[in-house]
Amino acid sequence: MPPKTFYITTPIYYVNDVPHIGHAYTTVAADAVARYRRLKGDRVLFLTGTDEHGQKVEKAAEASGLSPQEFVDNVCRRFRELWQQLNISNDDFIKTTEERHKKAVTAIWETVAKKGDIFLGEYEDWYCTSDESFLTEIQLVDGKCPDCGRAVEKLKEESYFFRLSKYGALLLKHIEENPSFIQPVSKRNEIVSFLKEGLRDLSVSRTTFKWGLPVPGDARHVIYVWFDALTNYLTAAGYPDNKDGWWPADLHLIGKDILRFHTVYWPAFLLSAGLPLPKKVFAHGWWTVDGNKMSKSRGNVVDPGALAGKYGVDAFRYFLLREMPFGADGDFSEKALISRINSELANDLGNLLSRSLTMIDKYRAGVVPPPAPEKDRGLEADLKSLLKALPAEYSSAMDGIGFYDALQKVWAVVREMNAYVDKAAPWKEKDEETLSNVLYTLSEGLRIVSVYVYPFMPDAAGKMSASLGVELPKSFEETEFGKGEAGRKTTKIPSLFPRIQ
Ligand code: ME8
Repeated sequence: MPPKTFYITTPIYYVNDVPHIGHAYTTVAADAVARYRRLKGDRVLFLTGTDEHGQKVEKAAEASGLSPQEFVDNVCRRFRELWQQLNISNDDFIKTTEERHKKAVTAIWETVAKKGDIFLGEYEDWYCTSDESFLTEIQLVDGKCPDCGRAVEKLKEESYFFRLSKYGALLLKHIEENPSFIQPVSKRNEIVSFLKEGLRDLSVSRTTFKWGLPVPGDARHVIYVWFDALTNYLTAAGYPDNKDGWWPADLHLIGKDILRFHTVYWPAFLLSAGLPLPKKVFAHGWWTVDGNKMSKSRGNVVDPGALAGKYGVDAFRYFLLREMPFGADGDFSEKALISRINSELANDLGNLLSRSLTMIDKYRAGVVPPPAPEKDRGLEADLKSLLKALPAEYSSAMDGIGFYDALQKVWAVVREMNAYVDKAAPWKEKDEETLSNVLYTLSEGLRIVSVYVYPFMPDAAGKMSASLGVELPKSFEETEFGKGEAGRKTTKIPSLFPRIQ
């Protein structure tokens, strides 16, 4: 049987600004899913990229004195460098100024237009440039954007419209028939209520600025940046040439602020174009910083590159996915990060590895001894049954995008292994075979744990396996107890996660 394919995406990020923790959050999460899927044996397409058109980017370029293309290329480089630093394993990186993307957007526009779903009219209402979203008078809060709180501008211009109103009922039906289409459930409910209020047709072109793709057949108009941006997911899937490409996506990971774009507009465009809908859209929560909203004006924007440089890439990745359940909001503070590093990474995992390696070194000259299952006691049996239960628990958490739960399960095993060392007390063991069996059990437990840790902390997983004398994990098939061969040379390594004072 050919391997299952899995197509996962992050939002493409606006290049009006440099990357912050919100960008890193979605991208690290997507990376964990992609690595998890590859370990399961799936063929994965993991896409990220940059959203380079629109009025907001045009204004930022103007302010910088560069041409829009130079400006977007510069900021795009910052994103690429960050992903490299954070060990992101994306298979493709899309820039919406690329030729392949222009081709895809033009093709979907023409298909939708041919269907009769695009018409020329006049737009007269409000626009939030920061969110690049159209708003009605009643949506405004104190005259400002209800989502980001920034000032909005009144627009009155000729515009092409997409017949969004035609698709409300179909979308509701799709959501009802596919309960996992929008996750988490609270977000699905939000969209269901929104759809039940009825949909207005959507303005999908602008005439008052230039930085975008031209409407096919009417170059006075620039295509609305969200129509352009959402199509990136199709572009990278090979649309329109490659009919058997990667589409539909298995998972769009997004932040909660862009839910409506991904679960109302995007599926409506796809329905109109006669294309299948993505299988799942999962919206994560937002980070506050030391209890405050993160914003440039507050000057508290968290720089992911600086944090990863200071505390380590793996520690930062771990923290992001361990601090709160994906889907919930959470608070970022360096104090919380340090506390997780010291307790869970240094004390629990790092310590377990180093004490195990030290004992294998001391009692067996750094060679993994053969197991002696006949020497198993209640201690070993308990630990083995925990390890045996882990694959199903971990997979079920990861399949539901439950990083927090998955890590909790792994750490329950790590803690149990530390307790096992204390109970087994190898330093007191007089029976050589029992001692060998304990040391083998530890090396196996650690080898297995390294596979589960890998999607979150690929570098640490690599160091763990190297120190245990095995290769970097390639598949979950390697997580069976006993698959690790005796006789391997182990190597003591510097502390995996040094304690932070
Ligand atoms: O929205 N905590 O781009 P963007 C967590 N170009 N996540 C946060 C956050 C925070 N404090 N602040 C922002 C766009 N985010 C569009 C996407 S996709 C076809 C087009 C998240 O650069 C936010 O939820 O504004 C969003 O998912 C991403 O970072 C920012 O995207």
